[in-house]
Parts: sequence; C-alpha cells; structure tokens
Amino acid sequence: MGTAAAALLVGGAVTGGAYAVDAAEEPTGPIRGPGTTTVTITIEDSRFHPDRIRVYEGTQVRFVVRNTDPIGHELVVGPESVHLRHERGTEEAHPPVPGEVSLGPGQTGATVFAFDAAEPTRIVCHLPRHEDFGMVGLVDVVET
Ligand SMILES: [Cu+2]
Repeated sequence: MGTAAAALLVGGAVTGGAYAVDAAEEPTGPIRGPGTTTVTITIEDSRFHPDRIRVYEGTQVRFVVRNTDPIGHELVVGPESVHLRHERGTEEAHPPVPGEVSLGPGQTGATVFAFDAAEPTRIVCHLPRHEDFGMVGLVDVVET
C-alpha cells in the first residue's frame, strides 16, 4: 500500500460520500455478466477481499461471503439509500433481504443482488465502526 492510500485510511476517508473508497483495490479481472454470476468475497482482518469488482449493468450477482474472522460481520450491497438506512438503523440481522447477509465468526453465507443501474454501488459492513475501519468496497457497474 502506498503512502497516499495509508493516509486515506488513517484519515477516516471512508466516512463520507459515495467515492470514499479511493483506497480500494483497483478493479482486476474481467467485467462480470451480463446474466447471472457468482462472486466470492472473503472477509479477513475486517476487510473485503476483493474490495472492488466490475459488473455489467443488469447482472445478477450471487455473493458468496466467507468470514474468516473470529468476530461477526455483514455484507450490505445496494444504493446509498440502503446504506443510510443501515447507518441510522438498529437492525441486527439481515437475511433474507436481497443484498444483505449477516455472518457469525467463521461463517459463510450468500446473498443475491441485481445491479440494474449503471452507477457505482458500495458494499459495506454496517456493524459499529467497521465501515470507519475500512470495511467497505465498491462495485463498478458498467453500461452494456
Ligand atoms: Cu464487519
């Protein structure tokens, strides 16, 4: 990680705005979709790996989420209205809402989300302080 990326993390850059994931990995691999596809995301040390993926507009992604940490996490993917609701809300468990899955320590779970809008879409763990710590990712939704 470069100095700039480290500074962003230390500075709490993940707390504001839809583009607060500047420190995220560059997107790698193919643009997924269209149609249906499965993406495996591993949670390790309170980070999503990968934390940046690309999909074509209209793709339905099944996220298989492996939590390798000894603490619970969640994965919430969706438009900013969804993230706002979670930041202000008190929901403790999310299934079976599409795009939301809660994971106990060491658990693997899955959720499905359809990326119907060609706009950057965040993935966030909304457990207390996890987003501030850097538990955020980005899906680049590419126009077909
Ligand atoms: Cu978390």
